[in-house]
Amino acid sequence: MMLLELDIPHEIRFVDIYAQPHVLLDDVVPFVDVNPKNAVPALRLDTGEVHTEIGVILQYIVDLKSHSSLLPRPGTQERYRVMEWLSYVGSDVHKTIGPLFHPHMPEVAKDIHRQNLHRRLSYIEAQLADRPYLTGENFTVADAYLFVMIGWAPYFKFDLTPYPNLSAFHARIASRPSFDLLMQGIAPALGRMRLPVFSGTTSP
Ligand SMILES: N[C@@H](CCC(=O)N[C@@H](CS)C(=O)NCC(=O)O)C(=O)O
Repeated sequence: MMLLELDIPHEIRFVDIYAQPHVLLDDVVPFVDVNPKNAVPALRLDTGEVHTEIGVILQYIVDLKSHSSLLPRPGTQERYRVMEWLSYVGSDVHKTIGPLFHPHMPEVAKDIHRQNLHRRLSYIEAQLADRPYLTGENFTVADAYLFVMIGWAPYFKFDLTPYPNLSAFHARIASRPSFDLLMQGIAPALGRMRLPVFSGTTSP
């Protein structure tokens, strides 16, 4: 989505993370050959160099352009605010959601993760009371990261209705042309992905 926002030429490759080891969808080669950490995303440059870690990949992509409102310039206080959110979304939100996808995680353990997620989303909900985006008026890479995390809610049985500001935040970002473009681009592959299917949702 950020590559599309910035009109940066790229090629998307899909990874089946429900296969062990994970495989590249079109090649059926082990994804660990690309990223030895066996986790998506990975960004391979024309030089062959590979970047991993969402918070870093997002900053790398925007820094390719000399200036964009998606990320303040390095060294500014505003940049550190965005990095602070990237870190919070990565460590406290993303890593709480991951276990909720695990097919063999006992419900009692999932409940603990859901309660932790509820505490964190409640904090974010309060932050979004007086601003459209995490750091203020501008949509940044941190918002894009959180957007993807809460977009998974139906898949991990989590009801976002008790978080109206977060729900509005999600709708705001979903209306961006880059999201539409992204969905068009990934639609053919989505049909071939083995996504978890749950019925119903659980309130926090
Ligand atoms: N620290 C990594 C974590 C990325 C991550 O958790 N990716 C998940 C998908 S959202 C994944 O690939 N999980 C598969 C696995 O760990 O086996 C990052 O920030 O990029």
